[in-house]
Amino acid sequence: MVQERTLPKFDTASAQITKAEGLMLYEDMVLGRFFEDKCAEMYYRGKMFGFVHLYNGQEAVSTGVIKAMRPGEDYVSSTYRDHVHALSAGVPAREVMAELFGKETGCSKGRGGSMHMFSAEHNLLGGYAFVAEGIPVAAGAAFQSKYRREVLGDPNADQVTACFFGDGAANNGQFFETLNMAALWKLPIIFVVENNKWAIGMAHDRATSDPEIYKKASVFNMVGVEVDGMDVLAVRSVAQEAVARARAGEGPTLIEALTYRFRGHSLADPDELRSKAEKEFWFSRDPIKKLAAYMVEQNLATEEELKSIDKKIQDLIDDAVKFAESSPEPDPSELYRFIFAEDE
Ligand SMILES: Cc1ncc(C[n+]2csc(CCOP(=O)(O)OP(=O)(O)O)c2C)c(N)n1
Ligand SMILES: [Mg+2]
Repeated sequence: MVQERTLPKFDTASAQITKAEGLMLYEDMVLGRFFEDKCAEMYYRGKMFGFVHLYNGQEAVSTGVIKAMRPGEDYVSSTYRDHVHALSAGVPAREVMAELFGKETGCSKGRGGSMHMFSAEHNLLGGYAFVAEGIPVAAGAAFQSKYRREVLGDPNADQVTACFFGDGAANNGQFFETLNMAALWKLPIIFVVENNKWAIGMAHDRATSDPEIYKKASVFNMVGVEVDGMDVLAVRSVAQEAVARARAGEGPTLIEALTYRFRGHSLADPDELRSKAEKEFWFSRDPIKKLAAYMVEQNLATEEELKSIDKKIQDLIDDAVKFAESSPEPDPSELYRFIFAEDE
């Protein structure tokens, strides 16, 4: 059996979360999980079209990083696996669901669909269908914060940008070119590579010169760290350090989160390439169960409190589905609207 790459257990004593923080992290991960489970159901019922890529299993990365930032104020750039990043960034579940249904009330007005979540209001720079496409865009957002602060003298322009992408994307030229410029210009950006071991059916170890992606930061003189992406407290801790570094003007960080997607690449993927043993190994490391167990063990929450969060989120998602179903389709007469910025 292949030895799975994991990290020593994170020392939770160093995390020191309060009850409120723990519940907030739990709620955000449950929101991501339940939302995606509902997407699968709706997709198979024919309510969504095109490719839909789910994030189940990777929730600790989105929650751990984005909730260590100032959601809505800092910038987030995603990939085609973007629904949960959008939710953590504060885009309402109603708007994300409606976008998936292709409705006018969606966050991209029904024009984007699953892979193109966008919200100017929440500084969500977008989902991107092309692998690695969001990486240079995120660097542009980080550059404008720095430029506004240092050149235009705006003291409020201290936003940090989080840029999420996969292990496969880290083999793309845009990764290397952008890391080079970001380090050179000391941009306030966090590159978060979600190493889930697979790029569709290509195993990471077969596709890259050095599977330890965080080490690639060193050639750019950038800080690179690896973290257990199934442990939200560990992710939060490295993210907090990276955010502080970026905000202080000390430049970017590359965080490699070791994680796993619990479903196939997309909902159209029969998921036959990954071994049962591998899947079972990672299923047993479910980040939501891990945080729940920790909270109960530390007397930060009772089972009942966690259950009531589950119920609240389930109701929120049922409401999002109703909202999406009852929302209007975009008007065909507006087919060419929103293509250019002045149409806003
Ligand atoms: C430029 C480009 N090349 C190829 C594809 C087809 N493609 C879609 S997803 C994907 C795999 C990417 O894997 P990874 O970056 O690890 O992200 P994950 O799906 O695991 O989240 C590929 C090759 C694409 N969308 N864009
Ligand atoms: Mg991958």
